[in-house]
Amino acid sequence: MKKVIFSGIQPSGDLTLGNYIGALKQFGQFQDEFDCFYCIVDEHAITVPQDRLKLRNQIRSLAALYLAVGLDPEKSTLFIQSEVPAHAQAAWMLQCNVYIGELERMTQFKDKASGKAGVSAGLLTYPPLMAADILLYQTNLVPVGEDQKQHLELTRNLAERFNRKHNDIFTMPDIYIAKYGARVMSLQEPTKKMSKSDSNQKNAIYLLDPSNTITKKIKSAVTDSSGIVKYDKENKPGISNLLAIYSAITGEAILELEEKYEGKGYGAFKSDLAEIVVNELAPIQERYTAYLNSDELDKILDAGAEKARKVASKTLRKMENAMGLGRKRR
Ligand code: ATP
Ligand code: LTN
Repeated sequence: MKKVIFSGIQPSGDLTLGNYIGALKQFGQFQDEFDCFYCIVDEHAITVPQDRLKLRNQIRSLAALYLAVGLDPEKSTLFIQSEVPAHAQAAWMLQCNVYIGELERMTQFKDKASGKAGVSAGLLTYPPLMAADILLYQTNLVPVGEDQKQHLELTRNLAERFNRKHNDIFTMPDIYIAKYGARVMSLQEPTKKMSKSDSNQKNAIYLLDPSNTITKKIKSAVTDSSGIVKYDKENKPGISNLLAIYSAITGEAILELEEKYEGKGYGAFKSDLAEIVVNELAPIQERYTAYLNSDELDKILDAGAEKARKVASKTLRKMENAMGLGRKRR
């Protein structure tokens, strides 16, 4: 039997180059070898306030992007989290097996809650919902960016605890982190993560940005005054981030790139990088528009939800039996 891959992206805004390099770009590579489930995690998105109509559009847009980057619905299961109720049901059982202290320690929670007046309980209980996503499918491997490492560790702890306490029903998932570009940084503040919910649009390249905007953003990305194209994350975070993006897209090693641009200065490097990013994204943007305006998209999502419901309900039943909920069912 094929091993299982599960990953999810929140429809919480326009996707960035960080989402693409850290997550989406990897997804297509697994399709032949693994049984892949790729989810639009809309229930995670509502842990912070969302505009109803905007959220609906973002869900559809993310589905079209999944397809545009090359996910093949014949090979991978694409679906929307809220259309498979088992996720929320399993998350509740997992919440009853996690300690508040464990959730309060999550750095994503601390970052997103800091300075906010009304923090929802859902923002705190976000990780057991993510664990439910993963564990329901008996997942072996979870491709994500580095920022999700802590959530994955908690998922593993929860799985182990549940297996020990109730019944041995969950497969232990491993994390898969891309070698380069696992943490793409902001263009203007290169010591913080490029994030789709950042309010400053100049910090991120969006997958649907027009070519001239992409070029402008790369050319005005913050670097340093030395003009030496060299990877040094501590002292030269700006150019190091651009080098990592270049390398993640072309597959060229950073050392090779340093040699290639020796003595050439930042201008030439940035021009080439802009061209590389534009050429990578142009065909994706074209396919995206075609999918977004097609009926096919809904058919694919319907079929995906049906398949996901079938698989997830098996694990859900096992969880209910293990915890003694309802009446015994097979
Ligand atoms: P938000 O800003 O709304 O929290 P996000 O941009 O962090 O969103 P998510 O939906 O949380 O995006 O993440 C989707 C996937 O993209 C995850 O696998 C995550 O690890 C990855 N990812 C997000 N940002 C980056 C980044 N800057 N570099 C590499 N991978 C990233
Ligand atoms: N928490 C993740 C999104 C996410 C996810 C998942 C990733 C929700 N459920 C399951 C992998 C597997 C994030 O914020 N990037």
